[in-house]
Amino acid sequence: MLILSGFSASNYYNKVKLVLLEKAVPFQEELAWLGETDPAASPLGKVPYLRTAHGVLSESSAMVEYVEAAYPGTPLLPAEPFAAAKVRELLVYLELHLELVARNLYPEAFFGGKVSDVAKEKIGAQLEKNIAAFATLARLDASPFIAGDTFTLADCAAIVHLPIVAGASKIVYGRDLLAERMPAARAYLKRMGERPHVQAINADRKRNTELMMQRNAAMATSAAR
Ligand SMILES: N[C@@H](CCC(=O)N[C@@H](CS)C(=O)NCC(=O)O)C(=O)O
Repeated sequence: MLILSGFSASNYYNKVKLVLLEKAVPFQEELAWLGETDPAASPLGKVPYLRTAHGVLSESSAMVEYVEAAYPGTPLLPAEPFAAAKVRELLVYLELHLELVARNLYPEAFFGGKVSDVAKEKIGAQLEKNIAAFATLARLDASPFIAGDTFTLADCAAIVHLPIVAGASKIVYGRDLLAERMPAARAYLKRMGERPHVQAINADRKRNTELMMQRNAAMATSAAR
């Protein structure tokens, strides 16, 4: 049985969880907060990580590729190599060019910190450019899913990353850069939000975010004593 470790407030954790749910692969969840991860499983201390019968995997891209190859039922990658490469291209844009850039805003957007004005300007310009580029690759104008007519790994990533990119930009800039540069994203995310497994991960995310905030507050209080 696969064991997914991490916590449900994490977008990367939820990407892997959504893949497992959509493919109906049995798995268990193991709660691991940041700072309490297994160093042998995740050398950088990041979540998620995935325990398998063969050993443990860090990095969510490696996990979803493994799950896709080991459990071919309900494929989330096209069989045709070029179509599969187009899905992977979207995944790289989503994570390297959108989420990882927006992540620089999270300290101010979500964790009560401050990002310098110089950094904010640079990150905003980068995000606008990258979202516009991503919008030209996504197939939402003509198709129901991000890579075309079928639900793929790229949807599992878009569903968890796009809302956080939009949310961080709204909080930090007072503007939804995703909606501005990719207007089709909003209706797409609303449509994806109707899928039962997406509803399940969102409910778990809300519960776990509450827990994380209570935990952070308790830790801040005990550190101040
Ligand atoms: N490239 C990693 C990113 C995972 C990631 O950044 N997870 C966040 C939580 S959403 C984390 O562990 N942050 C703590 C850290 O980077 O030290 C993956 O795809 O698994």
